[in-house]
Amino acid sequence: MSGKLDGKSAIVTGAAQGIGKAIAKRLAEDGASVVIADINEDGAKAAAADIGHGAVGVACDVSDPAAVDAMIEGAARGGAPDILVNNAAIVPFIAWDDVDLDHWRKIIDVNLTSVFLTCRKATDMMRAAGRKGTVVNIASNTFFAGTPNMAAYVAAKGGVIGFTRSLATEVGKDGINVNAVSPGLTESDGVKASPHNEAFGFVEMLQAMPGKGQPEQIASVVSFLCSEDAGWMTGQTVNVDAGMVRW
Ligand code: NAD
Ligand code: 4PL
Repeated sequence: MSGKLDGKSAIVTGAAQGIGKAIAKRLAEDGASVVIADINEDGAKAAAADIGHGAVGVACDVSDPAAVDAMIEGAARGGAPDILVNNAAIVPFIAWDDVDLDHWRKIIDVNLTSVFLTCRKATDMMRAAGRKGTVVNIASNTFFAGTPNMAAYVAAKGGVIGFTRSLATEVGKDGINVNAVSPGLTESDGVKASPHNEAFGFVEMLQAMPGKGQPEQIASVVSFLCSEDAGWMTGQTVNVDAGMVRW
């Protein structure tokens, strides 16, 4: 069977569960060799076994520079990755009165600095190998909505969108495109186990179309952005939220 990502190697961070796992599964079904990198090593390996198609699970804390470099070198096996999907993040639900500097630093580290670290290493390797490449960063529509109980998270996602624009400018001449996907509230494993799960009713009221967002509905758009069909797109943020925010 031929897929639109045949022969491509892909890294998906934070793919032990939730949206990341759905992205890893979709890219694998589309023909890519997928490395699932997650701080939860057992979960990464279990997700890889579940997905099949030669997917591999490895341990990586994306906020740890040495771990990121080692993970990307290992995944590239002497070459360079073709596709990098930055999905790993902490999704907090925290009242503004409880947001202190420790929380702020942790969220900026895991949700924003991590994207710099993986992109630094991956784009260096893509260019050294003389290979084109694709980066997709997972943002969030909370950046457009200013959603409550997530101040540091919303700031980090704004940073991801800004960095997506600037990195696209920096590496476009090397044939690397960089885009972001901004999901709305999505029924991931993490969300189901958190107070965000109580927000679906309210969010559905704001959506143009009814229903609870599913990880697969994010994964299909990521797959498109990783493919040649999106080869003329870069620096963009594609909002995928049933029209909750019309951006
Ligand atoms: P989730 O909590 O279900 O899964 C997150 C995964 O990231 C987990 O497997 C976790 O182990 C991993 N992770 C956390 N910290 C890590 C670290 N330091 N290093 C490596 N891996 C780490 O989350 P989700 O809801 O599937 O969210 C996935 C992405 O989608 C995130 O970027 C999130 O911000 C974004 N997003 C989610 C929603 C939503 O409603 N679910 C909406 C918009 C954006
Ligand atoms: C609309 O990114 O986009 C809750 C939790 N509600 O993480 C999100 C909305 C959450 C979102 C998000």
